[in-house]
Amino acid sequence: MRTQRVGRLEIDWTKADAEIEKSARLAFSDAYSEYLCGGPWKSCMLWAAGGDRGDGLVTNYDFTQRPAITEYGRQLPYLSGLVERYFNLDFLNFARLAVISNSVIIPHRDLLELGEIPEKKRNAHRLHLPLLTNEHCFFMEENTVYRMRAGEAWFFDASCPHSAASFSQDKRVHLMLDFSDVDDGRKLLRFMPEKEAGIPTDSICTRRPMSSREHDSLLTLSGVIDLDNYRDIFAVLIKRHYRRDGGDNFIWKTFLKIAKASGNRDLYQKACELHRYFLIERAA
Ligand code: YCP
Ligand code: CO
Repeated sequence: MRTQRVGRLEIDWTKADAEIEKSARLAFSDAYSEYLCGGPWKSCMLWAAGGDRGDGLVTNYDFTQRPAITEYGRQLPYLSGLVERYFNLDFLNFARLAVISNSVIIPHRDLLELGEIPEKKRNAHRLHLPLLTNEHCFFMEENTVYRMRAGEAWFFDASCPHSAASFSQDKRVHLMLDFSDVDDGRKLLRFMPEKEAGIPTDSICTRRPMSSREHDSLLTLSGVIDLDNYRDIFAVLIKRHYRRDGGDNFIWKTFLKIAKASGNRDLYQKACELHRYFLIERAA
């Protein structure tokens, strides 16, 4: 499904907040943190194949087993209840809490490494349900920056290049649901969705265009980039693009340009490998 808000859910925030607080005592996985520059990506499985909470890496679960609630899901009955009330469990593969703070995600596509999993079983549709967020948290899809607000439900096209950012120390907590394939995404919902309309304008953050002076200054980072600091430079590019529109594919294009202009062949090779891994092809 393409990225769009599908509705606003009715949530008892006293109960939800109490369980978010309680979840802080559970063991979160750091899986996928290499996608981030800054704080880690922390996740905790409430629903997964065989009810096994596993290690958080989707490709390490046994997709021949029926997805079921995990011990962590059982310890958070209100949040699991939301999943049961609003979504179709027949297609639900995973439900996880995803937590970030003070971090940016490298633009990437998901699902690339799921090719070994039978087509009918593998994750194909994703929904986000922001539970705790703030005005300093953003998403980016292609070159659109937008916000998801607490209590909204969103279809999220994880096959499209995307990134997320939190410019705050406060935790951003989302429920993230992954479903196997269905012919019509509405079958995943147990509520009436909003009219299909892509990312609503009231969720989009408009950015001023990046000036050519700023663009040129960023390119001079080729004089300092090396294998020790390239992730810091990546973070600078990502953060700037959330604030100023550098144009289509600005982050990767500029990163590769800087890496190439550095004259450091090992670094440029690393940059090309990363580009391939995050956007084109990766093994499980
Ligand atoms: C996401 N994709 O886009 C996740 C975060 C890496 C994979 C971790 O939210
Ligand atoms: Co992703």
